[in-house]
Amino acid sequence: MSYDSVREIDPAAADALEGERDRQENTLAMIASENHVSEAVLEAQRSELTNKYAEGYPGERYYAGCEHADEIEELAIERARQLWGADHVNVQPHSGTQANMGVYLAMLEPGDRILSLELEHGGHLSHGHPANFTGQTYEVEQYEVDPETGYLDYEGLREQAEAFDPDIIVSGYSAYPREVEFDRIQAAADAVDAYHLADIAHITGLVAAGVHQSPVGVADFVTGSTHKTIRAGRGGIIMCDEEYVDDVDASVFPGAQGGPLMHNVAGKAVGFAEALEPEFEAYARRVIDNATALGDRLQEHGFSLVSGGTDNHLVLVDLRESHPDTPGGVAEEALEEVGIVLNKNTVPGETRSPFNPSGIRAGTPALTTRGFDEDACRRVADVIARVVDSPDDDEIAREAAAEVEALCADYPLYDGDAAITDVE
Ligand code: DSN
Repeated sequence: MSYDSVREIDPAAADALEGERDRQENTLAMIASENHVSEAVLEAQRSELTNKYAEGYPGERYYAGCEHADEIEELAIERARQLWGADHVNVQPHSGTQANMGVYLAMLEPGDRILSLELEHGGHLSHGHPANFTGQTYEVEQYEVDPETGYLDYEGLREQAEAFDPDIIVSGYSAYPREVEFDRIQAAADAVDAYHLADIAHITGLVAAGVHQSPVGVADFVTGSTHKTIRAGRGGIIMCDEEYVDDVDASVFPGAQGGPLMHNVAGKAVGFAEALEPEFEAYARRVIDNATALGDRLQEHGFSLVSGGTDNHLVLVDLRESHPDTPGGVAEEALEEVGIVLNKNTVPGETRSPFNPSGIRAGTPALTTRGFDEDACRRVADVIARVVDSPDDDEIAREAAAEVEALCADYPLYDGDAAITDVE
């Protein structure tokens, strides 16, 4: 995609946009929540729908001229229903957090009780963190992963629910590398007559492809973001049973949002169409195989993984034993210098600050989109190990940067102008 028109009127913005395109092409995107959408999704997101106000829902808008907005939103809804098997899907939330907000506003009163996973154990800000509106509006108690195994402690969660008596239990996580047994969390919610919100933001694509168990039909509400493993236009979705439709839809609009971002809804529709193709299952499987290969190789290099491995698209590395003098922030910076872009992350039992925590989180959705296989992921693990072992060594950094450059050349993101997103 060229930025010639932008350049004509705004060279500074064109420089930034082209710079970002080059950055994505010439570095390895390993932030577990990121991906590369296809040219088709990009086209849809930059469409003229960005100009259109369409408050309301298909067939019931507050403005005229919404016939094509209706078509796009209906396509997105229908495809989402097919992908996840949901009764009802609201495709308007601007983000995963807005989707969660839609559920909380629909079902909770201020002061009601949320039971959710602690942020440093893999949870999310919008699940009740004190710095987020959820922590400020609701009474929040948090559960933790088992400190020995790094796995969710379902029995402990059930006991905690019985003691706390929450109105809603939140499952679904941002830095949890293991398969989530949504049915066991539902059992804990049933035991205390609480709602269950499963936030599958990270694993929407894995669930849609059937390579991770689905909470749809189990939990009362399922929320997600649409640009992570599912690789569609940027934003969020809410899925729920028919009985909650009116409350959920009203809480998204007019409760939490005004006009939907219809160009993003178009990106969702197109990305969902791609995910309905049979190749998407192969992509999702490869995301997991690649994360497993990455994690196994890191362990061979002496790194410690929270829970000892992964079942999904990410690994969470606890650097405290293997690299006691290298906090996550130092590792993140050294890796970014050589072209590997991942994020520092807290780990269960964190002993440092969230600004320079003890871990790093690495994901394979974006690498897999550009064609990486398990061997390529092992090459990446080798580079990560060399750099994190010696974060201040310029010679190692030069060699690592050359290896990243070679990997980017072996697995190009663009063929001419078009993003490559095929998995054979
Ligand atoms: N920022 C996302 C992540 O990286 O997990 C979650 O919203």
